Amino acid sequence: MKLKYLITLSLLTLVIAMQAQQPIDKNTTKETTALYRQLLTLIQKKQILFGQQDATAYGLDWKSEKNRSDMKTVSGTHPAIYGWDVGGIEKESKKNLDGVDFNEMRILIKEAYQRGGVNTISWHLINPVSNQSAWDTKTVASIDSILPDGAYNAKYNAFLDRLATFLGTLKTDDGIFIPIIFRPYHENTADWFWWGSQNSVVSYVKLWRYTVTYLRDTRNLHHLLYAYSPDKTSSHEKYFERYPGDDFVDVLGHDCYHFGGVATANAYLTKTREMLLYIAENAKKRGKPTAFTETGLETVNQNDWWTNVLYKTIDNVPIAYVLVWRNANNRPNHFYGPTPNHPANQDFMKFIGKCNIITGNKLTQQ
Ligand code: BMA
Repeated sequence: MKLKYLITLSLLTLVIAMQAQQPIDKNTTKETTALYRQLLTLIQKKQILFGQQDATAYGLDWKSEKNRSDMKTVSGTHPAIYGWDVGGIEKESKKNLDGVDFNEMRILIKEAYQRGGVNTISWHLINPVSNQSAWDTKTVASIDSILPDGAYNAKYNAFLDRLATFLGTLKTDDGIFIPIIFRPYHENTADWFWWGSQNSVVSYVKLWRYTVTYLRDTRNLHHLLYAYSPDKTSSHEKYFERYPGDDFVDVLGHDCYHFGGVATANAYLTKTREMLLYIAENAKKRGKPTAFTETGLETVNQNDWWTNVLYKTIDNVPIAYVLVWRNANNRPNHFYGPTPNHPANQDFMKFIGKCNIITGNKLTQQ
């Protein structure tokens, strides 16, 4: 009797634990659930995937070359996580806002997945009211006017339809949907995007929930995990002020850049580490993974930045991945990853040599 009771109890605990490890979408694909659990496992094992935005699309002095990334040229391996941006898809552009052809992006996402890599997508969509860029904050009341009953709701739905159509084409040759960590409306605690802190909390939360519900229920997409990524905030509470709720967020992210090099390294390190620990503690209570969704030091003008700043910021912090921003190929001083002949490359090699930093090669060895 006692044994039977114990077995039932452990089975029940197991079922509850498994349920807690489910993405918010109850109809999620099995590959997407597997990715979600992979993120939680990485955290448990204190391992961190390293990645970069647009890594295989272009680099400092090249574009669209098969199987190339600046990171691979420098270190012999691609990243473990690949960031992409679909800004432009909403207006039916052929290329995204940084010149990446969407047909090529689709192929690169598939190749990343085939290498065992993880794909995450952000969306710098235009302001639907003004048709200006994501950085157009002059047009007020953007959010309310695109929600139901707003004058621009049909237009926003059309934006979402174009986005959904693209996301729906991200499949393997066998027709399996490639799991995507979708990270819309990021840096919402800052005021530089039209969806930023100048909007009311209520409007932001409505926008987020509307977007998730539309993609999941109206468009039937079930290969997305949703990442929420505020920028640095003036207090811990601010992080959760605009939080859309546990039923609408899978990954608790954070974006925070290091500006200024050596002089500000310590402040960046201390504050960011502290914030990530705070987020991770709260994510754990919710049974969700945490990630450092965007960071970097532009031009990496500190030769020990990788080990003495970035590594010290994230080592032993329960985050599933860290993503540095892009190596632009038309703006010489706009790069955040390793680049050939850069004085910080030796340090980068040490960084990716750390046993808890996971690159593309290490993924396939696991
Ligand atoms: C910014 C810059 C821009 C770019 C945008 C979206 O941080 O890199 O050049 O257009 O991200 O990727």
